[in-house]
Amino acid sequence: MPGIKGPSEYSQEPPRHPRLRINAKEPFNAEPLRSDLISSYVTPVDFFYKRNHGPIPIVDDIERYCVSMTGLIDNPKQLFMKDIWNLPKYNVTATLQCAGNRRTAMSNTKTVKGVGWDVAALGNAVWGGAKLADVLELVGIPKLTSATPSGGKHVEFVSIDKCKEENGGPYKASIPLSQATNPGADVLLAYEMNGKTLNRDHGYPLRVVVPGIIGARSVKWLDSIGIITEECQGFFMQKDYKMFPPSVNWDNIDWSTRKPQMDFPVQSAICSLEDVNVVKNGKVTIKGYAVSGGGRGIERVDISVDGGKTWVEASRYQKAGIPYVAGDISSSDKWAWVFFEAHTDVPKDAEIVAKAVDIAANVQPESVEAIWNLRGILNTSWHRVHVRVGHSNM
Ligand SMILES: Nc1nc2c(c(=O)[nH]1)N[C@H]1C(S)=C(S)[C@@H](COP(=O)(O)O)O[C@H]1N2
Ligand SMILES: [Mo]
Repeated sequence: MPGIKGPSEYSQEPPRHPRLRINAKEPFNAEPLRSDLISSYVTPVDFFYKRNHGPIPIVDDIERYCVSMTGLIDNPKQLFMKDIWNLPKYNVTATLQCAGNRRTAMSNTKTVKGVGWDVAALGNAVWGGAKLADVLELVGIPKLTSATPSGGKHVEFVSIDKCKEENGGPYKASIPLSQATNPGADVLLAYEMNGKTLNRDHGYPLRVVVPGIIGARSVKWLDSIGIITEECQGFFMQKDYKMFPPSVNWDNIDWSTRKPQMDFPVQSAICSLEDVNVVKNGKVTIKGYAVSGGGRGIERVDISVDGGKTWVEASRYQKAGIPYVAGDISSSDKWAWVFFEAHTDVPKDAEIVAKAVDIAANVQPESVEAIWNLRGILNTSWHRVHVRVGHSNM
């Protein structure tokens, strides 16, 4: 289609902030520095991690751009941007996290396959757009439907981009119809990020945002939405983004034995310090983020300065001046991370640890070895950093 392109090479990539840490160039995968990540509760678009599996599409004829509604529906339809803009607009603050966040640290214990990430393959944005539940009503699927009379149980999102894992085909993923048609699940077709038109890197002109689950299901550059019986059979649902036990290796893997990963477990990381630091006088500020999947709030963040023998509780906050209460929708953004902060004295060389607990009392696992998996996803083990106390005559 003229004016709408999914290029197969990288000559027309958008400009990016020079301070991003580039983990892979083509496709472009980058994350902000730890200190940039925690400089703001709402992540500036420039510092929002960029996770791609192919070249960035170009849509320069917005009038012509449309999303095809296909599959098990009575009246297949083309939705133009004006149809989407005409629906009620919602702003949802949600943290998107790549399942590969903290993969480098998992790979350090035993090699895993995949792009390496430090602790910043996530970001928190205010996504503006239409609710998918409202869009599906336009094609005759009522709210809170888990199966259509014709047997539709999943909603598949297909992109414009071209990925080598799909043999040059588009990125795709699906979510259950029950989630897609539940207005309370806040699944959006977003055209804005932080109050501005979505940019190319993040899915212009239209992307899916599924709060509370791994980022891989929030398909960018939407081309079509299909109502289907089984979950999407694409590479990124069936041959990737599944969590295997530590016993599975590349010789004995059977992809069909596991379900595609959806929900996200509880996670946290210290961002005010690098892995190894020299500090003066033994005073440190320990600051970072904590987030859990499924809209489960953060109940607590524990900090240790002795490698996990003793703990203190960090303070938690989302918005300045409003005390954060996990699970309370009037004082907290349900789908968003919280920042935590603690100030301590570190008398000598120390291992500082953070672990978060969500409102379901799920706790991060202590060791990365216990959750090691060959694709290196969901490294949510206790985050550890090391400080050495430097002396004034150094
Ligand atoms: N079309 C398309 N959508 C996609 C991807 C992609 O490569 N192509 N990557 C997915 C993955 S793995 C993640 S973590 C998020 C990243 O979104 P972001 O780049 O806006 O941070 O987009 C998801 N949606
Ligand atoms: Mo991802």
